[in-house]
Amino acid sequence: MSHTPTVRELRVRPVCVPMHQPHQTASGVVSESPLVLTDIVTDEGAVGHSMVFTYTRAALKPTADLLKAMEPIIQNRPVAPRELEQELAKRFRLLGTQGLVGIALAAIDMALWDVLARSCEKSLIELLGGANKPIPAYGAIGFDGVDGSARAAEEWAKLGFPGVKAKIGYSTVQDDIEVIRAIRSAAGENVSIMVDYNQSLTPTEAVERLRLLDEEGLTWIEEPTLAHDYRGHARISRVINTAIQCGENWWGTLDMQHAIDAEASDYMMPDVMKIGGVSGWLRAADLAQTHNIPLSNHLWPEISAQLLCLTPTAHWLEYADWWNPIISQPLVLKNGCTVTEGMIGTGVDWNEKAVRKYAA
Ligand code: SMN
Ligand code: MG
Repeated sequence: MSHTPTVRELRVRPVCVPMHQPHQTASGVVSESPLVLTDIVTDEGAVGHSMVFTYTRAALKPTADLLKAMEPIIQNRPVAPRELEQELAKRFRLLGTQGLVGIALAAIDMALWDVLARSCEKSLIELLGGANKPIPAYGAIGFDGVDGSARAAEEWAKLGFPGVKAKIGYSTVQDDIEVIRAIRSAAGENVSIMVDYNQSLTPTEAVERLRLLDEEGLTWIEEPTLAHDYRGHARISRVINTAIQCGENWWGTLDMQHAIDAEASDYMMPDVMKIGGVSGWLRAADLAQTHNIPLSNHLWPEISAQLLCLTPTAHWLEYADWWNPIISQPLVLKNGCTVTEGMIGTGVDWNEKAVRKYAA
């Protein structure tokens, strides 16, 4: 790459990828993955990719339309993600850069970083001066009751995963404990267990329940109450010994800063889309380093595995294979840890046949 390439075109394609098993949480079920796939084409003909997850099909077309409508802002501009991030943030300040706007901005940011790395024939890690490191990964267990949770835990443990994360928030705390103990005996003593309430308790309920979970040896307890109730989380965290984990619903690093200010969470796990793409993640990694907070990811295993290599306080990788069908080279794991060697760009490229099949 002798000069900085410029943006020629931004293409978007909405897809809906079926899930082999619905993902149940205490706050609703995810039974398919509505994704908007973005391709940024440069004047040199290089193509960068990113995908964003709209959680619900209702947001799929609006997000794709919004993204396409942003094309003129970046067209003919140098592929300079940090510069364009600032400019886009300014353009959308009056509307606000959360929600669908935030999703669209993250799609652009991730695709720009991808094409920049690909133009240099480098991975994101190499482009940003980092080194490959194996990050321990955990597998997901849905809200699947005692037997279902134990079965899933056993499968992850058999695959060599050093951790599992279960959805809980059953009718009573005794039910929660029963599920946790079933997971423990199915996965074995050496597997770390995390649990996720997906915002389903009031702070008062959480204090009552989590006190009883303190004896279960959990690695963390995630989002016991509403994601943006930082004071509520701080109140819970003060009386609980087990680490509290939050972050997947923070929009941008200012939300993360507010959580830090409130002492809401011991560990943090931003979502690369909601936190603001690669540019947002890098700020989050700096904040985490400054405050010495262990940082994990939420979904997006390919790009997150690389971002965690660039994060001094990297903790766990949340593994998910939901989007593997449309990715040409899904993340590789060895002994339950990430393998980033040999990746190019952000690691996201399409299995075109599957993309056509799942076009929405
Ligand atoms: C989660 C919830 C909903 C969709 C994807 C993931 C979850 C997690 O809270 O922690 O993975
Ligand atoms: Mg969660």
